[in-house]
Amino acid sequence: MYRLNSVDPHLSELLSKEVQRQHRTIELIASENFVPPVMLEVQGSVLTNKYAEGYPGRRYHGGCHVIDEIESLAIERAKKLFNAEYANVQPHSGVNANMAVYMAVLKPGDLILGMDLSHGGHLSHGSKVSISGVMFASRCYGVNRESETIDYDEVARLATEIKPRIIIAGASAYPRVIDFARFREIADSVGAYFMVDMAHIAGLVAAGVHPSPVPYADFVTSTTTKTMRGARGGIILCKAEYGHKIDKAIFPGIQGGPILQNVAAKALTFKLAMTEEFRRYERQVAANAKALSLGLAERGFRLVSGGTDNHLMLVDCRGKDLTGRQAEESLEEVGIAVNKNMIPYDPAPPAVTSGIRLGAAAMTTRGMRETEFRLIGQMISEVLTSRSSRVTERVKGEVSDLCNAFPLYFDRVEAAGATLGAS
Ligand code: DSN
Repeated sequence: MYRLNSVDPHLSELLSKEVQRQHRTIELIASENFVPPVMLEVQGSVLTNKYAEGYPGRRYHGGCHVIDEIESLAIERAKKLFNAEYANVQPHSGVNANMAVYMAVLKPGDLILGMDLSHGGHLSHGSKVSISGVMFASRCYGVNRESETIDYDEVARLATEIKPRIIIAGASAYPRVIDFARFREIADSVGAYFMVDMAHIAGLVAAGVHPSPVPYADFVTSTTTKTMRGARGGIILCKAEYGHKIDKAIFPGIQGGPILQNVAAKALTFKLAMTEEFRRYERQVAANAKALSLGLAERGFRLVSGGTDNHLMLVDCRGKDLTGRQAEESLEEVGIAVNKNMIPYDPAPPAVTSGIRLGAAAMTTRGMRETEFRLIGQMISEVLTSRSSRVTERVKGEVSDLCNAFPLYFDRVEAAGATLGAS
């Protein structure tokens, strides 16, 4: 931070502002988390200097013997952690991981069946505005209007009718356990490949808090961020028989050289995820999400599907006469970060929405437990219910006190204060 300050004071100041923002915010964006400082160290390491197109033992650049060891370590740890037959740790992101699976087993124009984005799915599962929906034909399944959970009979009916080449399970905003065995049955009944994108729940899966898709799916993709609390990037796990096709699809298919500092950070991510501390953390994430959801429900908020089994929940803001966008903005004003989110059958457009998505992963990393999450539920309720400046000012102070009681990257925040000239 100090060295950057002398080379590029402007950028240094922006980084300082961001670390302070992170420290001062109650971060409830469900895809975010705080990595341990040692992860920042690896991601900022000299590995950024190296090129290593190809795979361990078969590279297109020289000088790769150390890199080969690092990538092999990441691969072996990924396989062990998730009990997978094969792993590719090179995807630059979750979307790239998904694209590589499509590239490995589909031809342009083949039919994808994925979860509706507006019901909690992900853009890269066939949305018409994503390359996955431009290059491939796509249809989507949603959730049942009453239960707001996946209607597996409806997925089966649709699959039988349209005969997709691949069926995708996995979501960005689905608060319930996904029945991977049932999806496998459906895929088998129509001769489709079965892929699971477990990006949001991967940490819960690693810790045994959510059932694993690995025994059921041909391909499992993920990011190593979010509940995994690790490296920026993606992975693909698959049955051994598909390994060669997946490797070819990543390189030379859709990527060049891997981002090696991130590959190394993935190795670290998997090591940390094998610890009892990590398993305890993930159990606490689920317990905290439940505490927050119960607190909000008790205060009159309607939760999509009635609650949560995982790290996130969707709150319907219409009961408080608010759009998702208004709720997001009001909460941001007091230092609580959430994102507006479509709820199933949402009458509002995506830039407005009727809901907000809240996740527990990040603030659990900061050490908060059920008591603090109940308090956060109370703050959210007060801000969204009263909407008076007096309440806003009071809650701002409470947010600040709570953040200071659970500090983040203490030395960096202190240094940032010095850079910004704060006391
Ligand atoms: N889909 C984005 C989210 O869940 O926030 C990130 O992958």
